[in-house]
Amino acid sequence: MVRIPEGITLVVGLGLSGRAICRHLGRRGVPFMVADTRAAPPGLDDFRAAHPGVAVHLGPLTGLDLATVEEVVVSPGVDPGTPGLEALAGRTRAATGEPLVVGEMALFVREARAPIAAITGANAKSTVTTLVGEMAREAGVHVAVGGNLGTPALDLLDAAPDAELFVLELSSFQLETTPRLGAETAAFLNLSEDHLDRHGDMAGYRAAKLGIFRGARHAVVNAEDPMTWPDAPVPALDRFTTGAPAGDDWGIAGREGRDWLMHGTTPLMPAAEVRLPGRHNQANALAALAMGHRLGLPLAAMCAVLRCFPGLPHRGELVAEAGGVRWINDSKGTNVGATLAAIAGLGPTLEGRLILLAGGVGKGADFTPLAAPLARFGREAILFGEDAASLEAALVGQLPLTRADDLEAALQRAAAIAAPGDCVLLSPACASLDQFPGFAARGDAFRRWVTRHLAEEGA
Ligand code: UMA
Ligand code: ADP
Repeated sequence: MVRIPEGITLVVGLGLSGRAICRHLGRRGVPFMVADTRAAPPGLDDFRAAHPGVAVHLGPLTGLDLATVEEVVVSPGVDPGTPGLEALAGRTRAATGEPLVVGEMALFVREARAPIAAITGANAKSTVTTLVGEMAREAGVHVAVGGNLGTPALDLLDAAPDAELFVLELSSFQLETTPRLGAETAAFLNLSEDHLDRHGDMAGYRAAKLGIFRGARHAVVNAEDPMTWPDAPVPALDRFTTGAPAGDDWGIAGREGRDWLMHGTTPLMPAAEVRLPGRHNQANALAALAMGHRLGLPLAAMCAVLRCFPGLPHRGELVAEAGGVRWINDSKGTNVGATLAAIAGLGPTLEGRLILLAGGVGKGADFTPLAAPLARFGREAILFGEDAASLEAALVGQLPLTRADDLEAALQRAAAIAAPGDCVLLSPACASLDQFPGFAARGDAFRRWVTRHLAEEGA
């Protein structure tokens, strides 16, 4: 048993956030040590080189005696209920009264001097975060954008010390360990099954996400999804809907034969001018507008961004169109809700049919909601990865199914059966971690294969 000496902070996890937490503590002269539950976490040698004097514990946390630890700062991928940490649940730190076990955002909130715009939801977080960030930039605000999106929030404090606004994408994992965010505006976009392996059930997943409203001055919620509504009063609240807006809601209504994005009875811009495709992206645009409005951003700047923002890679990204076949990379479709949105958005636009490439780590999700839309629009579903069998069980009888060893084999099969008018869609409804380092690597592999294949075909 390794005893953590009194006054030492323990950082758990040696990933992106863990390393950012260490840099943050190091710069502030806070004494700390690091633990990672993995025997050989990636990047360990680089970490040791960057922090030569810092002790590192590898393996189960039950090997640590945490009786006198100052504070434990966990990475988002580490469950606070992990053996070794679970005994600290409910304990508080005498110095601050905060829980003894916190995450990166607790440290961020202690030092952030600019307002925070925070975004969570099962899907569309990165898109809305990027839209709000771009809207602020277009309006001339010195804005720093990060969080679950990629740049750890703590790195923003040092990279942009003069930021006038922080726009942060926050996952349920990050919110679960944030005692009080105190956002100027906080959006909870939608809720559908994800991360049930970590949160146990939908109630647990929702409860973690509701943490975004702790201390918030303004909430943005989905009028069509009551699961996103706060469970405690927030001083001000805006709602968005893809239907006609009630009262002061943000919504969509027909005017002179065209659909308009609306704020209450005020028309903002024609919905068709939002460059991102599909109704679900119009909902995303409305959420971003509601947040930007609260932040005082001019409407003209916000609409200008909506007219030109082309979307992020790996989210419904058109990689190629050749021989009448569209190849779309939606690798960020890591849960059923995202894949449903992709099928519903694409299906009706096809002259042919959809070939879906799906599979990976299902995180305990129920795949049966995919059955009906695939029966309607699908030519075949090609399944791979750890949870291919669960997908197969949910889809059997609805459309032809094939099993493939990996993404490459799935792509070969797709190329063999695709007919003009079809769309080959990678929207796996699963995480990628069984076969890839992350969703971006999976999307990159898709893009590389398609580009090479089409070049070989001379397409
Ligand atoms: N791990 C261990 N033991 C440890 C530490 C980590 O097994 O002691 C494992 C985790 O279970 C996970 C992997 O290592 O499989 C990475 O976990 P991490 O917490 O070290 O991850 P980071 O590299 O710090 O990246 C995290 C977010 N990752 C997770 O929440 C799993 C990144 O979001 C985020 O971009 C980054 O911080 C910066 O804020 C990724 C993600 O998949 C994109 N997020 C989930 C999602 O979007 O659905 C929540
Ligand atoms: P997140 O950061 O929450 O994962 P992204 O913006 O990266 O969100 O998009 C993730 C996935 O969700 C993509 O597959 C995208 O096509 C899909 N998506 C985007 N907007 C919505 C929405 N409003 N509802 C459901 N799925 C959506």
